[in-house]
Amino acid sequence: MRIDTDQPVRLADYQPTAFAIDTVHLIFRLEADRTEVTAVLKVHARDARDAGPPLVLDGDGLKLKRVSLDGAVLDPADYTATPDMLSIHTIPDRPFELAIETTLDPESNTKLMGLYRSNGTWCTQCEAEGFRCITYFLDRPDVLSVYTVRIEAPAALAPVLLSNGNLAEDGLLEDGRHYAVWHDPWPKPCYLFALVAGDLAAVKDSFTTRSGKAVELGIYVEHGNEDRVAYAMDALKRSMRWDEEVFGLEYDLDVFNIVAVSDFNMGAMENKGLNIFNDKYVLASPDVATDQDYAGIEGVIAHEYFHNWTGNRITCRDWFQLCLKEGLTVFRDQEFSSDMRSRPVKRIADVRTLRSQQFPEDGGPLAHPVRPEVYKEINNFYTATVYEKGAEVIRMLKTLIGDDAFKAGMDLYFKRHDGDAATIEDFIVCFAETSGRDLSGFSRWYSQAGTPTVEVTEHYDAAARRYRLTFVQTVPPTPGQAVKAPAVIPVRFGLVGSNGADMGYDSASGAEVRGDVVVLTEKHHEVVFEGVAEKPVPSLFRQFSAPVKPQIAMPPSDLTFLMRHDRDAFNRWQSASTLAMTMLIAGSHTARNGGDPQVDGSYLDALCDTVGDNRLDPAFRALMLAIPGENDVAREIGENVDPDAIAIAHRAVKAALGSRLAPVLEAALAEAGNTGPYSPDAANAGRRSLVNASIDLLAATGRAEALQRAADHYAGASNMTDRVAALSTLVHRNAPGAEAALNTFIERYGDVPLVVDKWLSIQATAPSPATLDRVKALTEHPLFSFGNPNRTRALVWSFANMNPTQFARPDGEGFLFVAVAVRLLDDRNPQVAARLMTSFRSWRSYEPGRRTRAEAALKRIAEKASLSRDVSDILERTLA
Ligand code: B3K
Ligand code: ZN
Repeated sequence: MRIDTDQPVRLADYQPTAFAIDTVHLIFRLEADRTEVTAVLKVHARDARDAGPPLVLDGDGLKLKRVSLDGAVLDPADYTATPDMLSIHTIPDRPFELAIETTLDPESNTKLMGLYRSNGTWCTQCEAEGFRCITYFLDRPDVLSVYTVRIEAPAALAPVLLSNGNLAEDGLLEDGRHYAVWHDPWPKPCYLFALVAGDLAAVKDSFTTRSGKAVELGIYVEHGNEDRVAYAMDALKRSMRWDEEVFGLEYDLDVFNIVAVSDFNMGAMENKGLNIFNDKYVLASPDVATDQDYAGIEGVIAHEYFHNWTGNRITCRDWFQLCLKEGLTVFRDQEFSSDMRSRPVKRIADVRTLRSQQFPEDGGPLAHPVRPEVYKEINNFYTATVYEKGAEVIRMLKTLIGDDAFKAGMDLYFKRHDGDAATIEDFIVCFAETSGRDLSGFSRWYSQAGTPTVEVTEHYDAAARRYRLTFVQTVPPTPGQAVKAPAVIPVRFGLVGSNGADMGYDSASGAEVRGDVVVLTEKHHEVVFEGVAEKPVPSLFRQFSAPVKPQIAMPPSDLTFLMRHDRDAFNRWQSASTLAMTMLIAGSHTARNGGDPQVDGSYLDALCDTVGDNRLDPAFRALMLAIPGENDVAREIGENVDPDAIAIAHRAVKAALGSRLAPVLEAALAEAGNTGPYSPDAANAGRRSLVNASIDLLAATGRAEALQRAADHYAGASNMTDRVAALSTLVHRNAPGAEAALNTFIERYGDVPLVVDKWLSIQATAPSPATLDRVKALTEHPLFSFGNPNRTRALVWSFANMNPTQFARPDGEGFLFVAVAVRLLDDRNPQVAARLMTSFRSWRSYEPGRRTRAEAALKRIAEKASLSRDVSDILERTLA
């Protein structure tokens, strides 16, 4: 591994820049084989006394052609230029204009940062530090400028020329070239700059804001995909309306454009007025997209649109404040999807994501606070902690101060900080003011990493009609943070009586109780309820009111009672999940000792009652059938993990569910089986999820007729949701006909890359010892390419993260394969490589044999002569 000489960046060292850049005038001359960029910056010293120091601009791999100051070309003696830095030695003591000319080679840009080409289309990605790959600049979010962008390109190669803001001018040039000038009146940091040029099809629509402003909407896609953008367009219009209605926020430019590209490192990017998307989050039609894809599109379109206010109009002072825009915007998109769909179903889905993505991060070597205090490579901090836990913190804030104070706080934040590069402190103080509460304890959620555990015990005194709940919280140590202070934890609760309804009480003392929320602020807290008529069953952390691990010693009969009766849908589901988890853990230990895992009959009975209750939402019933995944069980076990034993237990529980629930599943199939013509709405999708969960559980019994039913479901599928669900059941159970189905699938969809991804990941996640060889062979398949992030995620990331037994094969070959892929990818695209590298984050929790092999694989990566900062940062922390 190269010796890492990069100094970490620390929040504590923040200093504003000495210089401000008021306007940026960019000229791009795009040609087939290279691009020339001229950046004209109007600069002034923020404080005249600071005008002395040299102006030092960031670069990344740049080739400088020329630099001029106030129109005069500078002599090389007047500046120092390296690919990564431009320092102008002498600065006039008045505002001045700096013109910088650089030459780029977008064609060979495989990192997909800065300006690159995707299937011939020129496009950009500048967050976090990609603008410095285009020109020298003060590449940090607290430098806000007004941009004007002129793009010149061959008209045949790039009939479409787009940038941020509104179109100011366009026209023809000589030699078959043309140009467009875009102006964005809103000052913005350079990470929000974007440019797109290419031969794209446009689908147009319009939106009138509530104050009557007409906005032209455009979605640009590769030719042939025009008929797959209707859902994204509809989601955009619904997002725009929702943000007006719920947050009072209107759109602020004449145009809003979205471009879908097929090579993109993440999901999408919120560039001002010109969102650039991974095409996975734009393109959909029933023949190629699943219900999950539709829901993903709706959520990501909303998320990027919502950034227009939370991120763009109010941006971040520095990258440590990333959660200020990301956590808040995730919260906003979750709320939007809850309003568009079913709130409890969305909540359960979000909590499952949090537990599967964020909890392992928080519990492993990569743990960091929601607002980190130090980083080496900022791109490694676009994490589930910043995004998902960041959203949970906002949700807790709302629970804690109540809806009205929360809304008033949001309004105040927009009013006070519009146009600012703000901090978490700026944000929190708005809510402290509107709620009148001291939020200093609550703010610890931003600075302390680790998932708190909350142990709860109860005591009922029948004679005194007194009920007591005792809470003891522990925030575990995490890298760099050995000692933790107690967190402020809102516990939404109900005391459920024997009739299944919530009981009242006369008074509560001890910890603060506000309505149905207990607020824990101490390590040890007690609440005493007086006047409680009978021993209640406690329903705690309703709606998952805090991102913690509750440990409540409840008899299984209380949990089955809540499964049947809790008026909080989340806790009905949670109770089932808790019971299943207990069985899965016990079953794993039994399997490890060579025994047969057992399944509790009372759990199966309660599950029959809920899944069989056709008054309940089918999507919710499908979630009741979804037992915790193997990775969830591994995380709960936490140490000495044997994925094979977990898999045995998992299969046993699923098979028991399939047998015992068969009549209920058959009834569900009869009831929901005919979903009629495809529509991606939540109700229709919910019925399909119940059908597909039922077919999969029946197939888990291994019975021939159940496998045949899956095969028939595949053959008769009229939409992609059913087709991939059935294909996955067939392949993962190694059913007869699985190979033939894989072949018919790829024959039919080989020319649709996003569907090829489904084919790749179904194979990569098959829990069979033959999978690794198959995955290796697929890396050579003509439809696969390490150059495309979606293909790589579908095959290699899925293998590493969604195939626990094969990634962690006892012979270590799964680890080694992923390690070799990280090495290979690192030369091409460090961000994708670093993301794949995080698959090893829980390596220390394996049993000793696998742990040794995982370490050996990590060392294989470390042996590589040169590693990117991205990968070496993750590697160092993983091995620390
Ligand atoms: N803000 C972008 C993510 C940028 C990632 C940079 N490595 C997408 C989003 O969160 O909306
Ligand atoms: Zn975002």
